[in-house]
Amino acid sequence: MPVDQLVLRPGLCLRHWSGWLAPTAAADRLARLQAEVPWKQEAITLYGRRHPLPRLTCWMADPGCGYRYSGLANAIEPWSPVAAELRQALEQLTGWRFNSLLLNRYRDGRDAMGWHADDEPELDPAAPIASLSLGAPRDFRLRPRPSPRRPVDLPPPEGHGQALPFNIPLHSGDLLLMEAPTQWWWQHALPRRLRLQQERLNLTFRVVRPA
Ligand SMILES: O=C(O)CCC(=O)C(=O)O
Repeated sequence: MPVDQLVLRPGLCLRHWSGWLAPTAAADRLARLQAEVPWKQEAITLYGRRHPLPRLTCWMADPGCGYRYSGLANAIEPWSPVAAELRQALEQLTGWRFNSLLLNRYRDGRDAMGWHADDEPELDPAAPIASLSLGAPRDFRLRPRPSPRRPVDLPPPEGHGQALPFNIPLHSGDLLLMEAPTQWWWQHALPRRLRLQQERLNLTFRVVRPA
C-alpha cells in the first residue's frame, strides 16, 4: 500500500506517496515511456551562447496549452498512451484536471535540474503540480526562496525567514503533490549525483491557463 505523508513548512505544502506505483508497474511505465516519448535535447541561449539542457525533455499538452521557461518555447506533443493513463489516475486522485505534462529524462547522475520555482505566468497558481518519479532514486532539494516573487504583495508566511533547506529522497513509483502556494515561497532542484549510472524519468502534471 502506498504511504501518504504530509510535508509542511511555512508557505510550503507537499503530499508524498511512497510507492504510489508498485515496483513492477513503475518499471513497466518507465520502459514504455522511454520507448514511446519523442525525447528532445533542448538548448537555451544565454548571452548569445547555446547551452544544451542537462537532460532530455518533452512537453505533452492539450491544444492551446503552450509553455515557456528560460526563453524556451516548448513544442506541444500529443498525449502518449501511458501519459494519458497516468493523467487519468492522477485526476481521479486529486480532483484536478491536468492539461499539460513536462517530462524530464535524466540519463544518469550527470543530468540534473537547477534551482527554480514553477511559477511561470501560464501556470494556474491555485493548482497543484503532481510529480511522478520512475527509475533511479534521486534527491529532491527544497529551499525557501531568497526573494519570493508573488502575484500580490503578501507578507511572507510566519517563520519563512527562518525555514531551512531540506531533502526528499524520491524513489521509483513515488508521487509528490506540490500544493499552492509552495511555488511562490519555495524553490526546488535535482542536484547532480556523479557516481549514479542509472536513468530516471520525472513527469510533472500541470494546469496551464490556455492562451
Ligand atoms: O525531476 C524532478 O524531480 C524535478 C523536476 C522539476 O523540478 C520540474 O519539472 O520543474
